[in-house]
Amino acid sequence: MTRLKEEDIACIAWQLKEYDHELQKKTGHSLAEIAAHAVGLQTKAAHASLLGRIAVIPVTSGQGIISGFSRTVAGILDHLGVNTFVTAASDVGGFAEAIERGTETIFLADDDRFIAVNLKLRVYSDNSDSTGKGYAAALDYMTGGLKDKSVLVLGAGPVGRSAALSIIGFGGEVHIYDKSERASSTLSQLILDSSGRKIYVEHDLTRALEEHRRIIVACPEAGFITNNYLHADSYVAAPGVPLGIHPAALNTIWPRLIHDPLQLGVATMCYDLLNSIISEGGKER
Ligand code: PYL
Repeated sequence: MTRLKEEDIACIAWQLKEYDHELQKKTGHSLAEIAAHAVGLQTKAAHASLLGRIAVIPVTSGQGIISGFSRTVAGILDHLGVNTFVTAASDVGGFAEAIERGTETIFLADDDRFIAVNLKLRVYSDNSDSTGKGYAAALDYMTGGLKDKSVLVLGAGPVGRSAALSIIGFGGEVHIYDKSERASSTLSQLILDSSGRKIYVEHDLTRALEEHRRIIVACPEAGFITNNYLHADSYVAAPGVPLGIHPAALNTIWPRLIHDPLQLGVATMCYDLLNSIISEGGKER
């Protein structure tokens, strides 16, 4: 997983209204509606405030704190209507502070994993899994529906795997390309074993880019998708950081490109936990 840099996230928290407006223009839906769609929830039934108060805990392990990371995560959750704070202390002290302040849900990330934990239900949501779901849902909305449509997924890592499973859930046909053939075939076998659904392994990136108009870019390669692979009917959902679209091609694809370093993944983590709470609430009857 690429480690974000301070400059990747510096402007997010104060541009969320504009970002949400941009999502509405591109997909016809808000950040909350896309996140709810990603986990199969109707936004009317599920308001993020059901999560109660949320704490974001800075974590100093590994390469340490990314300046602005916790504040940005909190800003995204606030934008969704959740009462959120960043703990004054990091690590264990932050965890104790979260408990002392009665929070039920905690967001925290080290260099390997970013999770959101609901302490009451003892469930958690993983950022890579949620990011894949969120981007598949955004592509489903942006293209008017992926049912019976083929989608090229670039990258067979945790985000690409989650996106592939979601695309299948939306009725789409998945074509996977990874620079490691082994990674592609392993994912193909995993999906066949878990869902009985076949996905198609692409062996030639150039040919795959030429043939596909709906693309999920879930790999951390900068600028390899140039204008000659993008057409008036191309749609790209790109969770990968850095962005795989070549800078010279950005103007062309911009109205049909979804890309952010944190927003969709964090929003989908929030709705993923909400989904657990609502399902649990149903069981309590
Ligand atoms: C969660 C992001 C999405 C893409 N890459 C992931 C990343 O940068 N992970 C590292 C997050 C480190 C956070 C640091 C802090 O500020 O608490 N431990």
